Amino acid sequence: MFYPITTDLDFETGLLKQFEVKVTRRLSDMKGMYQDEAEFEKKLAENPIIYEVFERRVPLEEGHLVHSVTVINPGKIGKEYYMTKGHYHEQDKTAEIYLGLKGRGYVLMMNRERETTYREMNPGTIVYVPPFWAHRTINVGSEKVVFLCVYPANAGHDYGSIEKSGFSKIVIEENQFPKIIDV
Ligand code: PAN
Ligand code: ZN
Repeated sequence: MFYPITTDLDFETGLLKQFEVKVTRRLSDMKGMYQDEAEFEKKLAENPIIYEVFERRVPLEEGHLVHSVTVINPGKIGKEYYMTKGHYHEQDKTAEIYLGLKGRGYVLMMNRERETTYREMNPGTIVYVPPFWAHRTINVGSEKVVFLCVYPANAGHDYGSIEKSGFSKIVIEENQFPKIIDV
């Protein structure tokens, strides 16, 4: 029997005060995901942390809800902003809720027909990622982007499809503003 738990979220920072799982994604974990390959190779020397995920441990079974906080650092590889790898859910009928806590984010979403759309995520924005949509979060600002994620614990992550085919659009900085362009 899994007993109820509480978690303290610090509204100043958006960070969780308790977590059991921490995932760190560095640039080297994102091979092939940035368009500017020369810049990617160059930045590999310092291999910066692109984002981190802090998660409460709950059973990864149907009925449970994973809840975690993601922190994406500000930065760019060439013109492209730091972002998450992005994924479809393995159980692709599962949805997800994001709640923006800090910073300026874009959530890029793509369905299996490769139709792509995005929603801005600022502090207080709730983004609903419906079933069947791959999702990637992009830090389009100059501060950390921090957001809470809640999703079915049996959802699973299909990173392979994105590693293989990418998203059909990318987000770049142009004249100091974010711009969505076709790949
Ligand atoms: C989020 C993501 C998190 C990191 O919790 O897992 O923001 O992004 P990647 O998983 O794409 O590396 C979520 O969407 N979970 O399902
Ligand atoms: Zn997800």
